[in-house]
Amino acid sequence: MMHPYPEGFMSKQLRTPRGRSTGGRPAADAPSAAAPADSNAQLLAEVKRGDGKVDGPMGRVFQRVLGITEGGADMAFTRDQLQRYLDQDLQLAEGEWFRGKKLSGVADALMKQLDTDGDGKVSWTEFRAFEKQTLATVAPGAGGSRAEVERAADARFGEIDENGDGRLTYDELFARTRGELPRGTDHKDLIAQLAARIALDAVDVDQRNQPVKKRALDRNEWKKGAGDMAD
Ligand SMILES: [Ca+2]
Ligand SMILES: [Ca+2]
Repeated sequence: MMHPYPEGFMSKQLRTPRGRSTGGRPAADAPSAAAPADSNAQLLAEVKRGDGKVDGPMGRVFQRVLGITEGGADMAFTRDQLQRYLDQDLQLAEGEWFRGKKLSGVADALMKQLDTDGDGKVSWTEFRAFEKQTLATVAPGAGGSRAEVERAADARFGEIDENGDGRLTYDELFARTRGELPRGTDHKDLIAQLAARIALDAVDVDQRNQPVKKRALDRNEWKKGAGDMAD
């Protein structure tokens, strides 16, 4: 999923609890109930072993949320900083009804997922768990060497580039993400929109002066972005 976006990403938090009957068993017994927290904790344990350098596509996003241009491994962003990023940098839900409510809901859902230790801020270490999720959607199934990751990203590029013009547009990223969200996911449009916008903002390096939705990613940007996230 890059879709640029990941299974765990947002969908769980934004999904409306349905209170579906599980045949008399408490809902907590449902096999999927504990999975997201476990995988998040695992991801965090893994990234904690890495170095603390803020770099790569998601490092740039981390810095944009903080409003800085370099450094920041010792810094952490707040929910309000995150909402400002969604609003001004990503222009999420632009022109839509109830935009303020959507921005607020997305900021809350993301904080819930990202702030693993619950101190109200998202550190670079916590954000790197999200980077790993993102990479899994940009270069699905890849592990190991940079070359391997770039090969997987290259194949993924071909899947998303629906019209085959060598550029991934907002519409293509949105459509692919939306199509891959699990059946029954609520807020599909908003989740796919967020994923597409973050992907464009993270990976694009030469159209920063343009609104996110107007940018596009070429094959080299995409592969390099994946490789940088894997390093
Ligand atoms: Ca935290
Ligand atoms: Ca295209």
